[in-house]
Amino acid sequence: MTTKLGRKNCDNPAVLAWVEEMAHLCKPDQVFWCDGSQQEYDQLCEQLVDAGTFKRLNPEKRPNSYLAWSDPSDVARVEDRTFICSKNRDDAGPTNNWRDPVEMKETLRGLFAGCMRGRTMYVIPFSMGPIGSPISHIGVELSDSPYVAVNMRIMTRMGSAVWTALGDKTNFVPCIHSVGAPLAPGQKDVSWPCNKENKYIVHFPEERSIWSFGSGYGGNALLGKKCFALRIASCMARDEGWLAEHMLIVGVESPAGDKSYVAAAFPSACGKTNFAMLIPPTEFRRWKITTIGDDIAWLKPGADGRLYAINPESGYFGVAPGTSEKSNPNALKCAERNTIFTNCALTDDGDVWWEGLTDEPPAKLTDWTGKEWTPGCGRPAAHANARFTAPMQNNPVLDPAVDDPNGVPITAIVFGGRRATTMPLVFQAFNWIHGVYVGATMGSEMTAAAAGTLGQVRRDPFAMLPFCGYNMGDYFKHWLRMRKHIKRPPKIFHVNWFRKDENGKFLWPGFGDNMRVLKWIIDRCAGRVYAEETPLGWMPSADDIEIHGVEKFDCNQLEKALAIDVAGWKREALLQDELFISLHDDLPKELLFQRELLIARL
Ligand code: O2Y
Ligand code: MN
Repeated sequence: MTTKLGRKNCDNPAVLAWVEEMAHLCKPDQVFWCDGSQQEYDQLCEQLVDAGTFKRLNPEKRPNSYLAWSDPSDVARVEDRTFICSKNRDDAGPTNNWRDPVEMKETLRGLFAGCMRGRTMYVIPFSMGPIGSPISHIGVELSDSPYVAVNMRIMTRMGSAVWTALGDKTNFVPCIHSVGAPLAPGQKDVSWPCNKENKYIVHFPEERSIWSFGSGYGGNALLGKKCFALRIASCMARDEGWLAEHMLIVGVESPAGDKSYVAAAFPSACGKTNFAMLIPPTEFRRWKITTIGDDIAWLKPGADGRLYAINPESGYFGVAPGTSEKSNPNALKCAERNTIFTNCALTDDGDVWWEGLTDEPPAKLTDWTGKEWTPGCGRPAAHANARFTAPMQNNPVLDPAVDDPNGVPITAIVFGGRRATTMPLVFQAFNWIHGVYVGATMGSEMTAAAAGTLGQVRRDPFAMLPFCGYNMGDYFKHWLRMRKHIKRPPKIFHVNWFRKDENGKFLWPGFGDNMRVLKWIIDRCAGRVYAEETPLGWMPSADDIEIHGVEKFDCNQLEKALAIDVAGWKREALLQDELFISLHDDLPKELLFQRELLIARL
């Protein structure tokens, strides 16, 4: 039916009232209700090509794929412009930017007034997780960016079926987004509209709503991802007794056909996508690794006492630079077709390129800013945060249970970090509380420390520091509390692929060989392998990790990768003070006791 709200395909009264209120505030020229069809996607992409936002890539090389170049000021998530507006400042905690919700709403209403003039407001219904799953949740994003609409169709289950699942319920998360660049009558648009002065990524945890202004890029604008699936969902999870985590989920099938699922949290630059799509080495070719998710996991206790997980997303927003046939051939296959590339370089024959894709760069490119590029010109061809948005159906190792509404049972939770020193290749936490302490203290070493010397550690508890929608101390308490609701909890592990020797050389080959450590983890969970009790937790001896076939590697190197550096660990325990002091007011005492126990064991 066509009304002043356009030809709508939804009759949910709460949605209609909210869309009308937002249209009245933002004053778009028209309202377009997305149905999620292929035809609609193709039309919007065509429109983006006409507007100069998209370049259609060579269909022989990248069928049905496009390249967008953003404004140089709009290339990444803007953490300093990300706000948690709980009523009470303490509920946001010391690690979030807090603003009073009433004052922030006033600011936002001012910014959003008339912000969509000359543009179309797209109504984007989406489900985070399989439509109708008891673990999934519904959102509706209103955006004046057709780039956002087409990316949301890849990253979420988007379209009219969501309205059917919602019925006349009101429990959807309203997400309003504007690039913040209204057009005066006759004003010509730019290819990447955004607001260079004002950016606001704002969360209202109590009313479970999201307002985003000024950016069209990634997590700032695709509001299902970090804003909903992590910041708002972490608050829902706290209140409802589940977990919304920054974790990948992989399936591991043994040669005997036993299937286990593992969820893993890593800070950035630890090869998270590589692990989610790991290709086992030749000696492990009878093991199968499959992907449920590469970034976010929602985990709920099931009736049988286990923890069940879904990937709330349906696509990958993968980082391009460094992705190659060597580092992650499966990720390359994901981006072979039906993919939107952002801020990659363009080749002369209409394909994309980025640093690390090939050993030798092409002789000539157009870089992500539209300038001619030649090797050695001193500039990168692709932006360091260049991305591809690819549907998960492209993944050759997609797990068959990815749409299972019940989720998959999680056997092990793995935490990791990029640590040049101190952290051994793998250890298992003694129990849940110890595991929470391990997750709370994880992080990466910031500087290229002198070989063998402990550098500064940037703590990123549970890899959730920028993504927890409430007080981090309360988040730790929630994790501790969850043990009571999970009768058969997953075992918890810590891994480190990045330890270096005294000459600054990596001790562990990483990539596909991480399968060897994953096998030990799976065997531990099944009670199939003995482990040694150490001050850090349960650990394998060098004989327990199968290294047959690892190139230029010997048992001595593995022993170094597994060694416990007692002096380094004492320094590590001291360094944890910085994190604990910053969270002191709300830090659960259990974590302090865990540190005391560690020191005593050392
Ligand atoms: O929005 C961006 O700039 C990308 S950040 C990102 C993208 C995909 C998955 N994870 C992340 C992250 O920051 O953790
Ligand atoms: Mn992420």
